[in-house]
Amino acid sequence: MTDATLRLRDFDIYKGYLDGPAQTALIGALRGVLKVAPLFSPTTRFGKKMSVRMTSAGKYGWYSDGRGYRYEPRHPDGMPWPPIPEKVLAIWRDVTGLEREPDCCLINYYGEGARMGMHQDRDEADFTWPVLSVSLGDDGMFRIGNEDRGGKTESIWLESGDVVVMGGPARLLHHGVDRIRFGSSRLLPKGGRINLTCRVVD
Ligand SMILES: O=C(O)CCC(=O)C(=O)O
Ligand SMILES: [Mn+2]
Repeated sequence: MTDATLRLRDFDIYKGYLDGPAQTALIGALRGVLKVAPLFSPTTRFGKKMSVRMTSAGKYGWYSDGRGYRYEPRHPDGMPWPPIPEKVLAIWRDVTGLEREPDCCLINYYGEGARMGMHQDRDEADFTWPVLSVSLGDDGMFRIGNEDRGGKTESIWLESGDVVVMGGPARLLHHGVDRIRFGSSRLLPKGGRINLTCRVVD
């Protein structure tokens, strides 16, 4: 296990957890997932198309449409989600130290102009399990708030290779991504930011 490099509002942040070669290898593993489970654009429960495109790996994938936010055992095209790549599970084990493996690895892709509004991750059954996030590609401005909506917030630029653990007192804090610095990284040939979040769902 490694120690967090900084703590922001109880979020543990591991700056530069993955070096360049490890980031490239992880992207290679994710390509296999994207091939069988292509990115799609979910709509919010208010019927608005999200600017972030998504897909998942694992037993469940996170899904959203007019019926609300939930986990589904299948991709919207009908096939089961592919398994979570071993390289992702290795990060989960090393950083969280948990035996229990995540049920879902949500893959978010932020193209130019994409953002994610402030929200809580609360579609899982048990909030004692942490959520682990891995950032790849372009820098993203990550904002952390409070358990209740609104109030003061703090922000940090997440860069390629950074890992964040939202657990314990931070598990239900609001968070979001205000914007990305499109083209700031050369990891993805067409630019953009990928964020992985591993979740225990059941
Ligand atoms: O992109 C990020 O850094 C955060 C993603 C997130 O909060 C989510 O998928 O629930
Ligand atoms: Mn979230």
